[in-house]
Amino acid sequence: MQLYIGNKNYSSWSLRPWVLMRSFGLEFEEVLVPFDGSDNYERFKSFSPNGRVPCLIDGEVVIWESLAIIDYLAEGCPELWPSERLRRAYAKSIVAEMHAGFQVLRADCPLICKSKFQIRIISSDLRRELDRLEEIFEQGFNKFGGPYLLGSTFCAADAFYVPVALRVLGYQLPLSAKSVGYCEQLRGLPAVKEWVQDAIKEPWRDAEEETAARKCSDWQRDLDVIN
Ligand SMILES: N[C@@H](CCC(=O)N[C@@H](CS)C(=O)NCC(=O)O)C(=O)O
Repeated sequence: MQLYIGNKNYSSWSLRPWVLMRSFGLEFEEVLVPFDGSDNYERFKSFSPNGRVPCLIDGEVVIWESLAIIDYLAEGCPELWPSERLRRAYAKSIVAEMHAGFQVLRADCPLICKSKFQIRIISSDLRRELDRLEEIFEQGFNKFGGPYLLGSTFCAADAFYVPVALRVLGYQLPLSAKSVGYCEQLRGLPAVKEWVQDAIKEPWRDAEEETAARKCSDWQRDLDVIN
């Protein structure tokens, strides 16, 4: 199986299946195709039908869209989702919500794994999304007991919230201590550390993402090693 991904420093969508596959020991070959600062569509289109990453190729099977990739992987590895119906329903709902929503958080706090920012402007729309995020975390912990969103084990839903956890920590977003603790726990996972460490080593910078990151936040520093 080959997993096509973008730059680890920026590609939040690639991060989700990559971290999940690594964490569950699913073997794959990583094919990193860097963003080149302009329109990547034609280059990405040569391997991915929608011209985007991630894209998983398993023999003759091509799967794009992170959610579809996770569902495909779960056919061979059902443990990616909780086995119990109630938990699985919650997991799939919050994954679908993350896949379709949180647009303001994405736009105002683009993922830049290697940089640390301090958020300066929190619009009412961003506040609403942060409140919703907090609610998702709290309900998960209260219903299923933590320390992960669906209980005692890491699953696809947690993998889907890794990029947002890196944003919470990277931009120092104001969430409760418990939510920040969960984000730190995700950042401490071996697969996430490996991803961030690789991101730190990448030579590429994307001017558009860097500018977007400074719209509502002050840049503080770049990381040399994962902390
Ligand atoms: N909904 C898609 C989103 C994929 C996506 O937008 N990927 C970004 C990279 S994180 C991309 O390929 N962008 C193309 C570009 O920047 O030209 C998914 O869940 O996989």
